[in-house]
Amino acid sequence: MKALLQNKNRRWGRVFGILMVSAVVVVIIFWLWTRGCFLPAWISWQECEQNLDLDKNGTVETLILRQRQLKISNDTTLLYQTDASWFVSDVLVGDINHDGNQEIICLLWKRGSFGNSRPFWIKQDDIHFSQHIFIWTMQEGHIQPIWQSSAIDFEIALISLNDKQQVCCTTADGKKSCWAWLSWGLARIDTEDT
Ligand SMILES: [Ca+2]
Ligand SMILES: [Ca+2]
Repeated sequence: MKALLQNKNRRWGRVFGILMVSAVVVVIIFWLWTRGCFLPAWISWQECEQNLDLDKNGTVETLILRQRQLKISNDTTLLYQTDASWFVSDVLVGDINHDGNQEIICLLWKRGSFGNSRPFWIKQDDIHFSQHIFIWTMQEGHIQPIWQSSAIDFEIALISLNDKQQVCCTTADGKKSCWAWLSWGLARIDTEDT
């Protein structure tokens, strides 16, 4: 009888151990997923450092894209850094709305389309990772968002600015499109499938 009870306890102990290990593995995989470890392999994670006077006040700001995070600082102060749950694959600087001031154009991956600005008619934000283009400008020492796209419905491998300061996107399979600033936000103006 005692041996039977011992066997039963050992069996339950093994089941409990397997459940605990499984739970730990699930937690680790979920954490890695939230850290962007399972994003597509075709993404080309760019890194760069630029020194610019973004707000034209005579002092230089430093823009650094490193380890999938964007930081903007001046000599003494960190002015802006992207949210730790966003993963920035590339950044451009140019005057895309032709107002004489530079914009910061960022290609990034994040979960959900809306963040804190979810419209009331959307019951639940998407939990999956998607690509977005976010645009900021700098005025009087402050970085301010001027446009943030919802999830982009095609996959962008590369972005660049052309001589008209339009944002040119290239997909992983080589399809190209150009996007121009039209009154408020980027609008597709041209396609060139290759
Ligand atoms: Ca400045
Ligand atoms: Ca501008």
